[in-house]
Amino acid sequence: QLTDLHDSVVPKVREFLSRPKKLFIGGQWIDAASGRSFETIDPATGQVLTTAAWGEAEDIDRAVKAARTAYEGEWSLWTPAQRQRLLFQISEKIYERAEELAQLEALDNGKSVGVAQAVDVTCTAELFAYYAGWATKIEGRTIPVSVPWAPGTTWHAYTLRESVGVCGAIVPWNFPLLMAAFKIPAALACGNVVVLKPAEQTPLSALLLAEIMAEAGLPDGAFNVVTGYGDAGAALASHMDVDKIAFTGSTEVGKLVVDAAKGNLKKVSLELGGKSPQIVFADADLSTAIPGTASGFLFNHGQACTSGSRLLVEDSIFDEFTQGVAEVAKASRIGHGFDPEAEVGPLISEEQLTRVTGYIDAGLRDGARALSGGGRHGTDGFYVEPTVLVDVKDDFSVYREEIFGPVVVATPFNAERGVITQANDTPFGLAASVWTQDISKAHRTARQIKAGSVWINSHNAFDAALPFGGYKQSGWGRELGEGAIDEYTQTKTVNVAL
Ligand code: TXE
Repeated sequence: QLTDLHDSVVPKVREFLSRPKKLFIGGQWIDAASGRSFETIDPATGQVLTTAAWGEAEDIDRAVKAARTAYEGEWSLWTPAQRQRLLFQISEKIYERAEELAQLEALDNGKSVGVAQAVDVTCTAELFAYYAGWATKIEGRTIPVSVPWAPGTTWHAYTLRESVGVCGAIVPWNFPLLMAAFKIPAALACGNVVVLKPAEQTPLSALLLAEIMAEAGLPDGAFNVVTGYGDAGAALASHMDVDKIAFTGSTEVGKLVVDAAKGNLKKVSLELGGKSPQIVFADADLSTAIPGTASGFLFNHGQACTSGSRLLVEDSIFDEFTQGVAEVAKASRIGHGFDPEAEVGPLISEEQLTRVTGYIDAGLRDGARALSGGGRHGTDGFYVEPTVLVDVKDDFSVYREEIFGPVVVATPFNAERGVITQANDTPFGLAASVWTQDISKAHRTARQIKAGSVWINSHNAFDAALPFGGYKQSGWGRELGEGAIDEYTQTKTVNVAL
């Protein structure tokens, strides 16, 4: 259901939306075993956008079988150079179809088309290119050894880096395409095969990606997509013939994935929630720190696992700084993804709207004060006003829990040592940023923060080459960079008595 908001939607996307969406299994487009489909909603209007096939456990099983057949069949014969070429070709095709992918992402998720193209689609294409490069550079080592109880024997010992096998990927709705791309190219580069379960709120871009990958020459079964709900994710996580599961989503479901994976002790990597601090020292350059920290919590309307949702500001500049951030928040234009001027879009669903406004209400009831925002925006679509909360205590739910909306809590600090304790006082440890012009203080603080990524004078600066993942309850393992190669390979030791 496209409205006049969507005049600029290109014919190819209109055509994509109008045709029946199926599961992509073994290189074929097939209906769900049940024959059922589910609706996906446009968060800017609250209207049904289109439907997708409702995959369940039986469909996951079909996809895993197809993946296994590919893994032990044609795909196993592909050389690293062939995998490299395929991944480069997919990257090129993603660039060619960037507008389609960005529009589809904006329609299904609510984010701005411009941001979707510049961030989600570009980073996806770059990830395929980055891991294309890796495919031919995954090497073992030769290791000098002397076995103590075999004096006089000469040994030739070496390691092989081998693929893991059938990899499941379960992704959320905040960056539907990009979170899939955090997993698929690294897995394929290492010689694995993949079954992807996209989020039920945003099933569409994964299907277009599958179409693009097939056109680029993907062998049947090497990549499969089963759209559906959490039960399909659970079936993938517990499947006895899946060798590894990579999950991005809530910490709560991450723990369920760990339990589900126990049956065959499959390998698990998790990228979970966060409550990331942005630490602003009094000597920061305020002209960059104010807009920078504002964008640190407003990016993707706060629906980012790395959202800088706790602003810790040195007390001598606290009032001036938080007022400045509140001014940026108030000036941010709220609007749908096809409005080129819009900076803050709708949340993904009515459920998230209720959840986020529920947090704000609880914070205000507890005694917090809103310097900007404080509730829902409008009555159509799932918009929330960019909200800056002060007078927040460290036991308020708004301070402790992941809100996942355009909301920041600001608290003052008065000493470098104290702010480290404050920053680390969270069960999460995904990211942090430090804003200061003092280079020693910046590096000193970075070392003491218990988080997987620390940015200095910036927030949310990613690159395909930079390892990404969480400390504490923010996750297990690393995606991106060389870290992902470790996740998607296993080491075999060979020791030869010469
Ligand atoms: O996430 P879920 P939800 C956080 C954020 C948000 C909250 C709830 O705080 O407000 O989680 O969002 C699949 N076994 N994050 O409920 O349920 C599900 O179908 C296997 C942070 O949407 O974790 C989807 O594909 N899979 C996060 C995926 O898990 C299951 C991004 C994520 O959904 C499953 C998203 C099960 N039992 C939410 N149940 C981040 N770190 O970026 C559901 N799923």
